[in-house]
Amino acid sequence: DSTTVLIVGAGPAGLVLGNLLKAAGVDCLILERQSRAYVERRARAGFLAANTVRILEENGLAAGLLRDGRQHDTCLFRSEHAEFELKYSGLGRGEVHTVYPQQDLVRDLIAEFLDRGGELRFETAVAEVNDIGSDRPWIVCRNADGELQRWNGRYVAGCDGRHGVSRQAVPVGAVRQYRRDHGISWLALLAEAPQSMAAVAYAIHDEGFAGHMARSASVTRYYLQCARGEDPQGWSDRRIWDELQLRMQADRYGPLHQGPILERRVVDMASHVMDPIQYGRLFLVGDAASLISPSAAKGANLAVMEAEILAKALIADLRDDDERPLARYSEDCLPRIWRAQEFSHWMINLLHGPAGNDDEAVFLRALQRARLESLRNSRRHQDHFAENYVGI
Ligand code: FAS
Repeated sequence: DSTTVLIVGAGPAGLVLGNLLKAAGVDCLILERQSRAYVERRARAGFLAANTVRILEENGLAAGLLRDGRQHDTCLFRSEHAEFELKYSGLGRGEVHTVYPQQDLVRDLIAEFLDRGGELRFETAVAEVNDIGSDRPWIVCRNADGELQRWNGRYVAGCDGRHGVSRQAVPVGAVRQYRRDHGISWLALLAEAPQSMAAVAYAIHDEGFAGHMARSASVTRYYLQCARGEDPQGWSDRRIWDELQLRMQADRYGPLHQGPILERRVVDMASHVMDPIQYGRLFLVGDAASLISPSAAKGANLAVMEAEILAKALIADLRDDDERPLARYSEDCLPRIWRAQEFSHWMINLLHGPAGNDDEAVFLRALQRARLESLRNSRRHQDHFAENYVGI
């Protein structure tokens, strides 16, 4: 069997790419390891940048988010010393976030792709990606019945996330791998409770960071910095709410709306960038190309940005016989990936101070406070923050 573009993975990257190619009449096939029910339930991101909303709107993919998404333009910082909020609609480029759970966006993108006549095979795991250095790459996948199938294509888009297989097809040494383990872990929580405040809240506390982000009217996402290797099941609902109330200083600023904890998982803060994010006929998109910590809500937004750039480049090549945009794909994406990584790194060092009382930890926590004070007092710093926090 063959098609023009083989897309590995039905996350935001693979689905936006597939929808844009389908709309341009380019033959493509999406292969997704999980079931449809699983991917439509998997809760992850929720803050869509203005550029993401633009791309989805321009391509007829924004009906759900325009109907149910909610504008968000305020973030609030709390430390032992101060509380202040930034209304970023009046800062930087005046852009705001749209809050729309990633699983709802994935559900919309799947429905739209199938409506457009797209071919999407669930429970079909790609096992191999081959001959990406030739002009006839091919993949081997295993379908739900365990049968092996071979698919030929002209291009392969690796949209298979942080644990995918496609990037393993790149010969060792052919690309530079930049990695950083930030040494920070978050207990990522979903609570069946309405949001406790109107803003995204970042609480900086000697016991560790705590975060509060809306996801929907009845579900709120919280983060608690925890030790590396922590077992999420070791955190009872009671212990979670007690720790959140402590770090969010509920005694000073008011109680949190509590409810059952629906999901608890540990997310280690790691960054990973490949350079280039293409090799021969293989193009990497989203988490498969670069992994970023959720501290600045960038991962899903980078995936959509790269999917648009790659779709336009593939269409230029296949329809207009212009290979230049494809050759430039990495060059067009990497500067924006690195800018997002730099901002995310800055956020990690704003929100987390090292534990302990040795000179280094005390010094770094003093830097952290200075960062916070600069953000609180300098309008120019706030403009720079807003531009990077919402922008891509
Ligand atoms: P995805 O991982 O979403 O999709 C990859 C797809 O490929 C998956 O469906 C997978 O099943 C499939 N796949 C993998 N291997 C395959 C194979 N061999 N064959 C076929 N299919 C295969 N980002 C934000 O912007 N903001 C946030 O607030 C945020 N919070 C997060 C919280 C958590 C707990 C986690 C885990 C991530 C969070 N992220 C956040 C990051 C996340 O949203 C990713 O950046 C985003 O899903 C990236 O999209 P994709 O690149 O499409 O990868």
